[in-house]
Amino acid sequence: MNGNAAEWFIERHLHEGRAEKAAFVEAWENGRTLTYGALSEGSARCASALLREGVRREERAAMFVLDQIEFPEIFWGALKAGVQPVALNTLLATDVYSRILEDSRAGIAFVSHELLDVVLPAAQASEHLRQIVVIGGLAPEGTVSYEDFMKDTAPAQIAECVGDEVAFWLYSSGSTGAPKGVRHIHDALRVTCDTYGNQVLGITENDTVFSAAKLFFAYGLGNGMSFPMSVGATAYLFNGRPTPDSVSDILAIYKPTIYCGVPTLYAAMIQKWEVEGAHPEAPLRTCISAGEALPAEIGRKWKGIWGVDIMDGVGSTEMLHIFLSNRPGDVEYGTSGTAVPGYDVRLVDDDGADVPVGGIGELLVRGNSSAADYWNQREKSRTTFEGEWTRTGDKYELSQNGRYIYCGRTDDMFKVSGIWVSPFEIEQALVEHPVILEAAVIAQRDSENLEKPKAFVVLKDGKTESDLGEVKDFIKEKIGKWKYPRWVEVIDDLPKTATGKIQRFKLRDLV
Ligand code: 3SK
Repeated sequence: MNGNAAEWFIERHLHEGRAEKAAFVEAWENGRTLTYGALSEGSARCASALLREGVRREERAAMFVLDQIEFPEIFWGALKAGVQPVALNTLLATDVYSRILEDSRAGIAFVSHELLDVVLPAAQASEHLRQIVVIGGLAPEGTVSYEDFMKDTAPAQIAECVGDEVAFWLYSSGSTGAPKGVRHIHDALRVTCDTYGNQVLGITENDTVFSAAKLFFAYGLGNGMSFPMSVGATAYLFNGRPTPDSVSDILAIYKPTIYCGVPTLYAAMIQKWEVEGAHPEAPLRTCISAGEALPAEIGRKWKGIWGVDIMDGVGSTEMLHIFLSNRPGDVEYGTSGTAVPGYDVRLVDDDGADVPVGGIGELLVRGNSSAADYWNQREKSRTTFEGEWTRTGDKYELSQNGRYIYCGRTDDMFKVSGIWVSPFEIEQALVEHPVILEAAVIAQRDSENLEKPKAFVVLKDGKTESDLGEVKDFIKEKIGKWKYPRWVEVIDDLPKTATGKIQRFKLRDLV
């Protein structure tokens, strides 16, 4: 049995009569549709073109590709050839791309033409890249267009692989550091579908899915590609910026049954609809959130508007998708729920001892979708992938009723008067204030050189600092006297990673 994931994710649909069914639909005017049959053929031709161009098995193919139908065609084409696609964040800067191209030593790059200005200087300077393939628009000198690359190719055979073989890479920027190449095996894709996709999301062939999180992000790759493909469903792809306006339009026009968002966008959409007094109509049956913990207030408001819960969950690039989650019909806002079937989690203290119920510890997870390693980073690999267990770097508390409550990144927690304070708990309380849209909390030293919480807040449209009123009293009443922010600073935007995680270290640098 060939362990190449392309067999199960693509070819199976042809045997099960879905060749004509839409696998991907571009959610914009004149957007194209890619059927399962066309995906099978297009990816096999892409595999053939890669081999023709001398890209070797296990070599890397860098993908600077927006969410458009070429993304699945190239991703699966590479897998079919035994080449490893590296799906890259399309929002990074030239310097970061240079570092990634150097680190991954990709021999070929696929670039959506919209990204050429930022990618091309890095691609042209790379000593490893032998070919740059441009998708759409005009291919500049020294590059080749995707049409020409694909021209006159006959479909290739699917490379024989074992399930344990590295299939693709993602780069994790983390909330603090330099990008790390996270290498995933073929079997991991299937594992996330059998666990979260099937047993929590409950995705079926009749679903239509829209993920505001992009395909380069592990969360988006599952939501918008592997989960729908695992059951023969249809995914909508959007190549633009997911804003409250663009996502509202997609919900109204394409009417997905599953929507996958991130907290910031959920908050901004709710704010938009509150101001407008109306929201789009869509037959949503499930909504999910990840990337950062969902403030309880946002979940409750969303449920009030749609009658559908947001299932908040936690995943990581290293585990490929969500391993801790709320469940349909069993959502407790303000918590990340319980372990997804197929995963075990535990909380440990600084000495590695298990933390009892009610205590706070670092979350460790065990499951078959964990990454093989970080490419060329032995020390980091050894301290993250500890045997069967993967360290998440997140601090959690286990409640009396068995739910996990997010407290912050291990390096974001601090003590006030000797008691651990979770920045996230204060942030949650802050966003319940009527004029605050988003908040981030860090520790700052007071005049006695003791650490106290400081809040940075983004206000809702049209609100000013004077609308904040007695915000400190508001927090004292909600979560306890010692936890209130001693300083509250209004800023325009919070620094975040491309996947929506607050970069508190940047705020710390500011103070
Ligand atoms: O950040 C998360 O919660 C997440 C979820 C699924 C896949 C990847 C990530 C980083």
